[in-house]
Amino acid sequence: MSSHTAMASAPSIAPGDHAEYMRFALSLARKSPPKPTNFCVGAVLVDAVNNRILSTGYTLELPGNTHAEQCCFAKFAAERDLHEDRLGETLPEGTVLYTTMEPCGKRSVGNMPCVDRILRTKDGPNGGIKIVYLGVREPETFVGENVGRAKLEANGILCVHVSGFEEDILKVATAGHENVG
Ligand code: HJL
Ligand code: ZN
Repeated sequence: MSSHTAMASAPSIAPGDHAEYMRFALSLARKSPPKPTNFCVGAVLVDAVNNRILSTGYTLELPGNTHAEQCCFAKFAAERDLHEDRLGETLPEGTVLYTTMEPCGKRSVGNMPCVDRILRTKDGPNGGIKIVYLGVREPETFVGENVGRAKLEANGILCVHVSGFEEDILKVATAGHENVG
């Protein structure tokens, strides 16, 4: 096993402490550069069986118009010399995702929605991402009605709302938006 950058800077969180994992995701969201046309989001990929952080990501962390979940996945795959579309092959059993905002079901042209990135991990030997813990629903600012959660659930991914962080999450997410106070 090589050392992984995401783990090196990760806090120690008790198994199943969803609030603490969400707090960690929020700390990642704060690193995202504010942009008026998207949300600043943070994401953490966790091996829930061994309580191990597999990867982290935040919006615009990687070059291009990248989402938090996308960065989280791409970094994990890249550390294993794989393209992100092969992420599912490398995920351990019981992999779960924490994200401050419901994964996107719709994106601007040319980008795969994060819901589809999550769903394609199901083809992996261990069944990919099983549970998504989310801090807030996506506001309807950009996409109108958001179908992210519904699409995940329709495809057998359990979605769990971790409550208590809504206000902070939305404040961080909308940094750089003109019309939000
Ligand atoms: C989530 C992110 C992020 C969003 N949502 N879950 N993680 N930025 O990292 C959702 C928002 C889209 C806009 C613009 N934001 O980002 O709906 O240009 O950012 O594809 O709809 O779409 P693009
Ligand atoms: Zn997305």
